[in-house]
Amino acid sequence: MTEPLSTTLRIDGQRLWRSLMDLAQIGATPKGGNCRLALTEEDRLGRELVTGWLRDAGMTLGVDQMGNIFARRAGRRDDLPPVVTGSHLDTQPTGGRFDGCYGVLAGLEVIRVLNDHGITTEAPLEVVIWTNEEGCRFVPVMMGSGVHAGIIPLEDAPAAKDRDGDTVAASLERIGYAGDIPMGSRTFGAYIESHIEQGPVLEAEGIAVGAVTGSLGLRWFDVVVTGQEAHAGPTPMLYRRDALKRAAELIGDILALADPHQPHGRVTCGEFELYPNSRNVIPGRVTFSVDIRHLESSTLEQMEQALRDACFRHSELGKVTVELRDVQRVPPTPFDADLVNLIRTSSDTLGIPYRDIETGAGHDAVFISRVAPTAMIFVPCEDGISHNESENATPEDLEAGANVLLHTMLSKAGVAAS
Ligand code: HGY
Ligand code: MN
Ligand code: MN
Repeated sequence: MTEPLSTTLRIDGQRLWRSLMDLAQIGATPKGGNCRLALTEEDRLGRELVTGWLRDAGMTLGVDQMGNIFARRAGRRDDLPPVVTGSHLDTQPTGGRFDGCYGVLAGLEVIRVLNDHGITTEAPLEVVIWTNEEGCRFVPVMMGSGVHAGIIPLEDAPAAKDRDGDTVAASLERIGYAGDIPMGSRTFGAYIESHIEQGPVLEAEGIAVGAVTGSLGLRWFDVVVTGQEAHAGPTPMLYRRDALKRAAELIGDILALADPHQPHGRVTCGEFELYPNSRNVIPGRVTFSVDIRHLESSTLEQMEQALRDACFRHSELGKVTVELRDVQRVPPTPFDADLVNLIRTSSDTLGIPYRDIETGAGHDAVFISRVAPTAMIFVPCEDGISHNESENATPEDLEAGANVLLHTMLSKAGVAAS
């Protein structure tokens, strides 16, 4: 008896790679990366290219109020909730060609290969492109999926401003993605997101696929150190209220606060602003970001307390004030055990080595897990590097992950008898 086509089915790895490289032409940066900041002209061009491909694949498209794009392929039983995949197309300023894009285009490749073979699924399938996953131009992070999941209020998100005062709402209108689908009205039967690991584990162990069991929690803060601007020449060192000197000492303490909580403790001060930022003025104000992460909430609490204690200690030294502002909190999030198991089974069926892994990065899947059974498929990236123009992955690993996605989605959606 020949095996049913759906079990022997494989994606077209070369077509997937070509689509990734074609998309990477948009917002290409000098060192081979991508810069398509959320809701900019580059993001619009990326969206236009990919939505064109989704339409060419016969999908019907809808856009919600936050610019999230839902592409749908009908199932035989269109009344069933869809099995959904997807990710994001926006990037970091020095982003790579795979972060987010892989999850969207692996989903497109699943649709393309089903079309090639005339396979209809029982349940409908959807590919989603989430708005502003990266949270670098507009905060909060994972914004589109967060509003969809009811975690980020719809009243707040459109008013979020970038450094130039441009709002999410104005940007959505400008690029033509202020949609009319009410937020959260699209329900999912399951959501599976494919993504590069953005860390070193899979590559170091020579394993092609990660069955992602859950995510680290993250907490974002801003710290504002305020002293007094003064002249860099005539002001004796003892007279100074130098905000930068104190911020530098404070940052030293902050960057050490994850050390007692290894291996999962993480801390980063990635964004930095000096005022007035003039070489012969003693800085009067320094604003910088703090990103702390851990797998356990109790340890995140300890890390946050250490941050608060450090800020208090440095403010007690006098001459400057130190203000700590809450920006965003995402708790450690487990993924759906049955769906994770389906990813393991699909990998086994395909003979693809896999291992369980948790994600240190936040993803749209973290928020979607609040409203639908959710899991992720990871593939290795070179040296574990991401959020860097040199981000790289092999066509073979990307193909393996997309095949696991294909079979996981088919298992979930069912294949209609032809
Ligand atoms: O911050 C993150 O972990 C993700 O890249 N947005
Ligand atoms: Mn991402
Ligand atoms: Mn990212």
